Amino acid sequence: MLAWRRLNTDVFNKGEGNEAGMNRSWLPLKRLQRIAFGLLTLAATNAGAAITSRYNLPPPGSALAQEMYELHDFMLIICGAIFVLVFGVMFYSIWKHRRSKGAVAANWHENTTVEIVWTVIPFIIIILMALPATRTIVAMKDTGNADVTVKATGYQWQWGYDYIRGEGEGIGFLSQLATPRSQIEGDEAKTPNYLSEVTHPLVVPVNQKIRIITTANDVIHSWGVPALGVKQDAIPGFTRDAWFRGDQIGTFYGRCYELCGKDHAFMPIAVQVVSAEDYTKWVASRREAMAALADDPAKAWTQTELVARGEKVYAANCQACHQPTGLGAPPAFPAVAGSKVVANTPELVQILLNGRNAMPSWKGLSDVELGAVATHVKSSFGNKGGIVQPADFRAARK
Ligand code: HEC
Ligand SMILES: [Cu+2]
Repeated sequence: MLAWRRLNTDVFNKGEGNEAGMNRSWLPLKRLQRIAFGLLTLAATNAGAAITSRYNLPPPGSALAQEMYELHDFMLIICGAIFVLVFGVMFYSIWKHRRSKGAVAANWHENTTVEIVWTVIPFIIIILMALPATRTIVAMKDTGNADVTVKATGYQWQWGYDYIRGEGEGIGFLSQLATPRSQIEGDEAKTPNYLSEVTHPLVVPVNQKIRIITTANDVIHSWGVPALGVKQDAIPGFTRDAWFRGDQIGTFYGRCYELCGKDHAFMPIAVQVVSAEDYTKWVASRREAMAALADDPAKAWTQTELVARGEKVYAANCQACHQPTGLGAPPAFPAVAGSKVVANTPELVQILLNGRNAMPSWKGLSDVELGAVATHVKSSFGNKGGIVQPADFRAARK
């Protein structure tokens, strides 16, 4: 009944502190958890621990994730008990009343008592399971009163983050896979966060309610971080939202959970939960960086300016496939050196904006970045030169 009462109290919106949050569990659940934990400790040899951390849910980093973790244990214990009970009775009966002992089957047809019992008991069990689950699901959906709101946009194949409300409002950046190609191809040892590390993590303050609005630019993506208890589809043309409140400082990893499509597995998510002071510092440094980068796309850029900027854009976005030499890795990744597409400005603009086959769309880059990288590839790797203005990209986007 405790669980029932809790349904009516909105403990998730209290705002401050998760210390309280970590303690609010239902009594029977805590006890069951302790039993489960005791069993686990029994089995906790080194190998046991390794297996637990490998197959168990990640350690919760938010009160909501803690709720989910406990719910999972709770359901597992109920299901386990039912399993043992039902199969125990069944195997016992088969063995005890075997024909070789001369057992004669009893006639159970239309035994009202039995039918009532096996309807009522499961019904009670279902209610017991549904009550706490409903409470958590309702809390998951309550995205009101957020301290910071961030829009996460899925692109093929990276995430874009825009801070649209709260401290940090106006900050925006792209977040890409940071694992180098050499690790993927096995030329270099894989680091612990292999395929999870990103160029720019989503930075959020600890103990604050972060609302994530998800949407997508091209295909359906899905934004989620298990340890923070948050996951939401990102659908082109729609917005959905979810929330989390990290209750400890640290970096939490997730990924795009969409399956159909080539590279969803290569657009990981990293959320860095930092202290309030560190968050303020990060916001300030990010603002400075953005001010330095703030460009006027209508300005006529000189070739030298564009090439200098384009080199950086190329290093950050293109050289993983086309190589620092511009020679690519044919046939999978064609060379940009001596490419006919590079020589043909309208085609170059199109391929950069819209992608082609395995070449991703770079719509997520700014017009200035696109103009810069286009001018850079035109003027480097032995190509003949030529300039593509950011304004050309701006015009082509329409
Ligand atoms: C994920 C790998 C990948 C990345 C990153 C990538 N490309 Fe490509 N690119 C390709 C592939 C694959 C093709 C061939 C597409 C096709 O025609 O089927 C291609 C084709 C091209 C072409 C046409 C080459 C030709 O002659 O057919 C140009 C130009 C180009 N890319 C420029 C860029 C630039 C500039 C960037 C960075 C902003 C970039 N690419 C980033 C994979 C990539
Ligand atoms: Cu995706």
